[in-house]
Amino acid sequence: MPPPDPTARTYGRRTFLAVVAGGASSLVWGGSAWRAAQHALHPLARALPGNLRAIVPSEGWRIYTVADTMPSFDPARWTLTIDGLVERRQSLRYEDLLTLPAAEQVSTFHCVTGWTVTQVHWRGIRFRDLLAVARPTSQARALQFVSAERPYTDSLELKQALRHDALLAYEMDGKPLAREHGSPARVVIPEMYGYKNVKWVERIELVAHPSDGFWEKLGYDRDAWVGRSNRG
Ligand SMILES: Nc1nc2c(c(=O)[nH]1)N[C@H]1C(S)=C(S)[C@@H](COP(=O)(O)O)O[C@H]1N2
Ligand SMILES: [Mo]
Repeated sequence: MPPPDPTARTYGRRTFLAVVAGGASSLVWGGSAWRAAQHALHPLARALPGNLRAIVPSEGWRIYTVADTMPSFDPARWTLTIDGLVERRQSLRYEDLLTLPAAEQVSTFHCVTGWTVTQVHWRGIRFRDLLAVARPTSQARALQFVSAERPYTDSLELKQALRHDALLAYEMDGKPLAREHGSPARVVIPEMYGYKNVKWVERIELVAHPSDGFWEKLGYDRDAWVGRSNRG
């Protein structure tokens, strides 16, 4: 039987709290057995010989949402707002994003519940380049991400966002980000668990102090280092 998944929409808040209250259930299920079960369920994984599995790019993803419907992306109307403690508030259109210096990377994605996707190819904008236009003031210490999917939010300290492998991604595996993965843009910070990787980002507010995001209000750590947080 599959274990209850604290980040799955269908289980809802009450089950999540029960899981947190009941101890480190996600750790019990967070090992390789759980990962193996996930991968075995994936239709492509079943069809491929073992040594090819690692290069199937979207193997193992589980799509998470907190609202009943996913935001839909209209390139003509979409904007990304960068505001708060900045010298120049920005309202960037999708086409503006594509003109900013692009960065690419291949990295592994970890959900705190134990599933992992290896070799994800991302393209997007490093936060250094994104923030260069807005110019954070000297008081700015953190980025508060607001998702178009209410009420999902999360934050990164400025120094975390400026890490070499964090970015605002608009392409995954060579294609524009799919709707279910957060189109048109999501946070990617591979060294932190998936819940910091906010999908459908529509606003980045520069603040002096980060506040708890969606899962942090429910008990997960704000500093979500893979392997070094959430009792892991
Ligand atoms: N807006 C939004 N972003 C989100 C989530 C969510 O429910 N809503 N779930 C988070 C969690 S817990 C994980 S593991 C990843 C999953 O990414 P995926 O849905 O692209 O697989 O998205 C993160 N970002
Ligand atoms: Mo997650």
